[in-house]
Amino acid sequence: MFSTSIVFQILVRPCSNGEGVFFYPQSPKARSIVGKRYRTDYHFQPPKNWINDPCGSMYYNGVYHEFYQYNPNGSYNPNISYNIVWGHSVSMDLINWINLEPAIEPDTPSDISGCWTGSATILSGDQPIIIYTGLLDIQKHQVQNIALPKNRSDPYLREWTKAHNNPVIQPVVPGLNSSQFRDPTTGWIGPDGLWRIAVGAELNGYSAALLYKSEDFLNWTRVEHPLYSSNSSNMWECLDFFAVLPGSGGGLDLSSAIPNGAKHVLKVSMNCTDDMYMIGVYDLKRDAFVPDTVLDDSRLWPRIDYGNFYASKSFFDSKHGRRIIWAWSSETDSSSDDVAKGWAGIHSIPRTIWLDSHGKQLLQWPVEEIESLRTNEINHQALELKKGDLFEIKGIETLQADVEIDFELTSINDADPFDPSWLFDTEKHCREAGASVHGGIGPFGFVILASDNMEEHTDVHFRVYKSQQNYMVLMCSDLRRSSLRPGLYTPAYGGFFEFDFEKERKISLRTLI
Ligand code: DQQ
Repeated sequence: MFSTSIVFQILVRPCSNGEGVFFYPQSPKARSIVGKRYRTDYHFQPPKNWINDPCGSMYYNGVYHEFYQYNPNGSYNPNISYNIVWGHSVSMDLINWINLEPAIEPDTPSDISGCWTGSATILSGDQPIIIYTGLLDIQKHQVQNIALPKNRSDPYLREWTKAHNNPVIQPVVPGLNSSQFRDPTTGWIGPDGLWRIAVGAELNGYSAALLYKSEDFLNWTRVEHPLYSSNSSNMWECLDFFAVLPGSGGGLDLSSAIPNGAKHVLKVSMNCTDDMYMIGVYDLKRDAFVPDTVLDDSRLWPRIDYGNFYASKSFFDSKHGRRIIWAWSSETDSSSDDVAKGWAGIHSIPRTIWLDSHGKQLLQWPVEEIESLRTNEINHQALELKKGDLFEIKGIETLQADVEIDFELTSINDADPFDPSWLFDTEKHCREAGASVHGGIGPFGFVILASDNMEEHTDVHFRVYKSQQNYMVLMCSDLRRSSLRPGLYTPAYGGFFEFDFEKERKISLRTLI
């Protein structure tokens, strides 16, 4: 018998007023020419076509810029046709976006087969600059290039010019696989006043964050040792390197004075699905990143997100003194569906990211601007649910909602024992311990986008386990019954987190549907 009772506080706030109001409203006109079904109202996406990685965001002169991998020709993956460009959108509030012409397109020998991911940096407070990977040919040989705004007094920085000395970095490193050499980070200044960037690379079968130095951001020299390297994982894409102060919700600009006690984070993307990170220190003497903990098995590295979230990139938002991160969420239906609906891919909601007070885990929360989209509220307090109970939230006429639920556990005595081997494949554990399999504590959670007879639904649920030192909570987001249609990608995403139930009995869930 599942005797734990749960207290819900549910605030359901439809996020959109319907057709004609566009949050992230790049172009209302475009909504009428591409498939509307399932198109989101509050995630970032351009009016039409394919997008993937966020390439770099920045806050410059009162404007947020978002650059992204974009196919100007359709909603298929342009990496097959070698013509991906840098899409460009701007916003004053991270909510409403104006879609601009692409910032960078493949039109020089050093990027003729594609303008791949990179980053934006603001030099000396007022000179934005882009560094990006150029594809030389269909064998995917890669180099790094620079682009600068043509006219800095244009508030939107619409046009970008490529540097005359491109490529500024060539793959001339012993043991380097030149088709695995990409995605330069935002630059930061070292104690010697020189700029630095890191580039992801495969070196003699190792994954490495190669380190480069420059006086002017145009001429680069490789530092002999990498910023960090490891033989425990595949090539690292879309590196991100930033500083964080434990326990402070605020962000840091890597090129400003870093306060004592700050930590550094190296984020790597790998296997086309996983954004993992390491917390450590940036040893100024050795000019190297030193992780606090080295885990040989990369499956155990902490992740930025345990769901559909890849190629993430963060930036320092000087307007609010925070660090913001977002990523690409790919489609889970087929490429022919993407072509039919006229768009593919969205960016996750931008999130503020900071480090917990123990300096162990990154914490995130959707940027507060998103709350301005909340409208009608439905509020249920102090509901008591027993095993098998299902409480339906009525009165919602939108597919999009911002939901907050607090689950309060009255007892945790029945928690089943935790098996550490589950950490190696949490998705498998989520599949095996699905929402219909009852355990000591859980599953309890939330069923979303359910059809009337529940034939289609998505489960977000928790289970509590007792480990040797503490309690471990499993959170699953199970898409396996989200559609009756065959041939879709419907995984059961999952992650574990440690929870101190002696101190806290409440698990809070925020869901942006
Ligand atoms: N996508 C880009 C690459 C990057 C990959 C190409 C990650 O630069 O490594 O579109 O999704």
